[in-house]
Amino acid sequence: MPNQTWRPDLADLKSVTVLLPGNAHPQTLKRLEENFDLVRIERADPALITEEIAARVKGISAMTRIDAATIDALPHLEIIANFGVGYDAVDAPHAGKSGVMVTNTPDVLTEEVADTAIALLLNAVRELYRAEEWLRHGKWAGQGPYRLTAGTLRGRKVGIFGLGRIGKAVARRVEAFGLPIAYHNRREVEGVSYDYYPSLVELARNVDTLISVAPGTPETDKAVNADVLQALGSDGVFVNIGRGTTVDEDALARALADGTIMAAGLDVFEKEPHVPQALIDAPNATLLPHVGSATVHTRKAMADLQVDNLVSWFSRGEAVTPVPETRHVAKGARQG
Ligand code: NAP
Ligand code: 8YV
Repeated sequence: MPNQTWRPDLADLKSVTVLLPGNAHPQTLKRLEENFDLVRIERADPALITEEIAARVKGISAMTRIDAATIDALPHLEIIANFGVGYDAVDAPHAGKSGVMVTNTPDVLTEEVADTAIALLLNAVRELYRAEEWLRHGKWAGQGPYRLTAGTLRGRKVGIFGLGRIGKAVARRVEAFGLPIAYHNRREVEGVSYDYYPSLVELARNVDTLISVAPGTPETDKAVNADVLQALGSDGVFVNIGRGTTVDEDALARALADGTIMAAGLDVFEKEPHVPQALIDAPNATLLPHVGSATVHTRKAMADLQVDNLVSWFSRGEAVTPVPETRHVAKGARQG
């Protein structure tokens, strides 16, 4: 984090041009307009980048896909500041190779997203979304109490796919429920007492509740597949708060329909905002429209961190929260 004497908005950066393709959080927009020379285009499309824009732009404020072609179309680009901790929409490996810094918004959203994961877990296991519908449709008064649920948290063992910042915050909450925890990452995490499984299917075999908090990467693509769901078993509950791309959604819909697993709670989908009809039709799935971090408080903190990265880079030559693929990038690496 920046040192205490550094004040993000004190530097005069009005000569620095930042490109905003598409939309931004209102706090991002306000601070970009106040601090920088801001250029807006409808979307991140090299066809919309004129020679004049290409000659000026040094930074991008991103809440959209930024691909290699867009990076290549901006010869003076130094930094892409992403809104969100997950930066799967930005071609960070290409940026790293091209000497372009990429930043994300870790930590400030961790507790909010972990809260949402727990809400999804309880909703899925205890059918709270269906019990509420029962009340709203007048069935409580008309037909009596909602049925007792087959699902319960009692006696469950929880597996976490992706025990990073958010995964650990989810685990802390699950500990408070008194449930044992296991996890799968590429590497064992130091300082935690949870059981580690070096493969996801092995983790699934040893738990009945799987919470995915893994990032969307080529390695995690469709990692939660038919084998993993089969291993989770007929009492199995699957929660996804990470990225939709980590799941084979056809296999998940089949597993929910044929009883391979009991229930699912999903905040993220492969082709957002489009959700497969088979998941919408599944009575044993509770679905949210990617609201993990979606509070006024947390989204403002994300917006501030996004812009702090741009201000810090252009005033002090350092990013606040660089992503691992571009941590090596130094100011001046790309002169255009
Ligand atoms: P993080 O601290 O980087 O944690 C990611 C974890 O995933 C790490 O423990 C990492 O461990 C593990 N991992 C990465 N690649 C893996 C692989 N191929 N196989 C197994 N494990 C792997 O990130 P975070 O801050 O917790 O955020 C996690 C993700 O949550 C984000 O990337 C984003 O996609 C998602 N997210 C969703 C929402 C929402 O609104 N639903 C909000 C925020 C974040 P190893 O490196 O040891 O494998
Ligand atoms: C945001 C997220 O909703 O941080 C992430 O990775 O998925 C969410 O917090 C998203 O990034 C906003 O575009």
